[in-house]
Amino acid sequence: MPTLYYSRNPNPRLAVAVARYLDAPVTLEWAAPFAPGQAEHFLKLNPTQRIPILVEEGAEPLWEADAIACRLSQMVGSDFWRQGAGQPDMIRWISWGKENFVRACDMVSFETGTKLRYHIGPQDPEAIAEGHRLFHDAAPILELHLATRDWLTGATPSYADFRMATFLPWNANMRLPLQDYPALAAWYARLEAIPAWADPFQGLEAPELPPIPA
Ligand SMILES: N[C@@H](CCC(=O)N[C@@H](CS)C(=O)NCC(=O)O)C(=O)O
Repeated sequence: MPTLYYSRNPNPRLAVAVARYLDAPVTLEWAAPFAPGQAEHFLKLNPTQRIPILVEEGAEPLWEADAIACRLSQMVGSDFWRQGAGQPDMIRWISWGKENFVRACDMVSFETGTKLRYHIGPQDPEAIAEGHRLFHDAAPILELHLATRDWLTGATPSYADFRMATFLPWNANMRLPLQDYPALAAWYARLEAIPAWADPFQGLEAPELPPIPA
């Protein structure tokens, strides 16, 4: 069975959520590629040393959550990674999201979470402010789009919805004002009602992330 290496960090969380949502036939293996002694193994699988990584017999290791989501969807024959006419629309939202909404959330998440958890320098208030500015640029686009539909593309959740929401599970900490955008907030509430999104790690032995110091 293919192995999906993951942790509780945002991109691996996204990949695990996809695997669980699709009930993909993979073994989920917790990993800490930046822990002492791990670099040699993980650099062979991914030159960026990051996770998620999908290792499948007879194939090159696959890294990047988006590529892994595509492969998992392919493995189970799901339209979660849209096929046919819906595919360009889904890719539009993934592409725009990563440059805009997801990027804004990533900036704030890095400053308010990752930096503090892993002791990689003081918070940069300018970067947090810039993240908020980008959030308020991007959120109205989603607000308008989601005012008339439940999901970003089509009538059911697709990978674009999961990717757009990559960092939102940490919003209690990021404090981005989702509530200023009711259709966006309602969309995220719909995602949170999906068990595989709400708690992708249920039943897995996955150590918690290092705490954010008070
Ligand atoms: N662009 C990559 C980003 C991968 C990435 O940044 N992974 C981080 C977590 S978000 C990582 O490997 N961190 C080490 C860890 O989780 O132990 C993707 O979409 O998969």
